[in-house]
Amino acid sequence: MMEYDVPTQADNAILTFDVVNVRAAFPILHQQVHGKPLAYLDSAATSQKPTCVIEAIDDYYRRYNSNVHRGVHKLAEEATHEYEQARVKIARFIGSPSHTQIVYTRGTTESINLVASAWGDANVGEGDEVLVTHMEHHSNIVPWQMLCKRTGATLVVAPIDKTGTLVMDAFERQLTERTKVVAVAHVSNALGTINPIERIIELAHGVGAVVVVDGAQAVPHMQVNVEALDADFYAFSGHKMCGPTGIGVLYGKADRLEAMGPYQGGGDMIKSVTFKHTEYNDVPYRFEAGTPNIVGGIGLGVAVDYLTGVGMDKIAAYEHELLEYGTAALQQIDGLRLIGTADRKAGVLSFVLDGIHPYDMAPILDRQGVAVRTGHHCAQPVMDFFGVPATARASLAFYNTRAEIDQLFVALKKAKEMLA
Ligand code: 7TS
Repeated sequence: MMEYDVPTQADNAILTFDVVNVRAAFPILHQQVHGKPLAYLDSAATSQKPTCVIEAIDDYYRRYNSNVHRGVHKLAEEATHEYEQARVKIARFIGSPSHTQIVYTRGTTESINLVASAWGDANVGEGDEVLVTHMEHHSNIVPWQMLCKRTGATLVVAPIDKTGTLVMDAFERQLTERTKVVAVAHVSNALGTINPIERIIELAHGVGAVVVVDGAQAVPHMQVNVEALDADFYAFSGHKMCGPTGIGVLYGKADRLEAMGPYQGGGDMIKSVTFKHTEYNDVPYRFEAGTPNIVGGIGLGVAVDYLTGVGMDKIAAYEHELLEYGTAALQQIDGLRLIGTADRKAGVLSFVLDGIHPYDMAPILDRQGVAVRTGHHCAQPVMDFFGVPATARASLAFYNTRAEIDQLFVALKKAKEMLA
């Protein structure tokens, strides 16, 4: 293993974390790509899935595939039970006081759109402001822009500095009695910045604003407690936390959800329907029109059990040390510029190399078995701020190793030789 200037006393989590055992649970990691061992460093895009999740999906389709909340037969009862039990597990995992505050969605994107529509349309009007930050993913910008367009409200953007840190003084000044919503990422996908979300929520509540937290990159990497944070709404995706694609969550405070009208109309979200009048269902079903992603919910419940078993605090500590190791490694490459150097960061290493376009770099890394993402990471305002068209991004998970970071390091040297 290569050695970089990593403080040895910081290696405790790496030494005590049984990554070999963890990796054994992920069949996809044990393969070669272009004749090289796969180094999957793209978990911010989507995480890999452990065998228990894969088997739960298989088991559902083989043994008890059935629709939920309607059939009174054995299979339907088991499907409903497992799907609803998963909701209970997810509630516990994020510290939600009740499972009724867990709305199943397709993912973070749909969760945010749900709030922007169902809550936003009823509560935001002309002269109001929606405050986002400069580091948001497009899915925490565009739904608010669309809401502003519908209602005549104004989108206000809180600035970041050169390290990719939110400028808190400016944010505080931008908060006024006009601010109806503050929509902010807990962790930035393009920069890795961990925002001071508790303080942000406290300040926003000080002016009576509702806070919508995009937790897509936080829930997979740290222990999150939505009640302790006092978030009004908190959105995240199953596929980034070892669960299946097409399932996600919107957590909401009970009174906020109760006061909200439906998002989409259809089956399951009603109590009774006549051509004159429809009585809507209770929370959370009011927001879950149509046959849901049943196996997705069940799979996410299993993923949550798995993550709990590994331990979110252990995951956070291990990933932090991997990040420090990776940062030290990349800083030793001449002409490499890290994009996103905030003091508090999650496992994201975004970078550009002098004179080399990320799109030219990616295929060379791929030939070395290294999977990273290149592009704007659905955060074009971040790219504009740093004056780059795109970055390469290595994003870490608890199943990654220092050897994989070494592999990235060697592949980058090779890319430099070939392209510079
Ligand atoms: N918010 C953040 C912070 C994200 O990182 C993503 C996805 C989303 C929202 C949207 O999540 P979805 O599951 O609804 O698509 N981020 C990324 C990424 O960084 N690379 O690919 C997808």
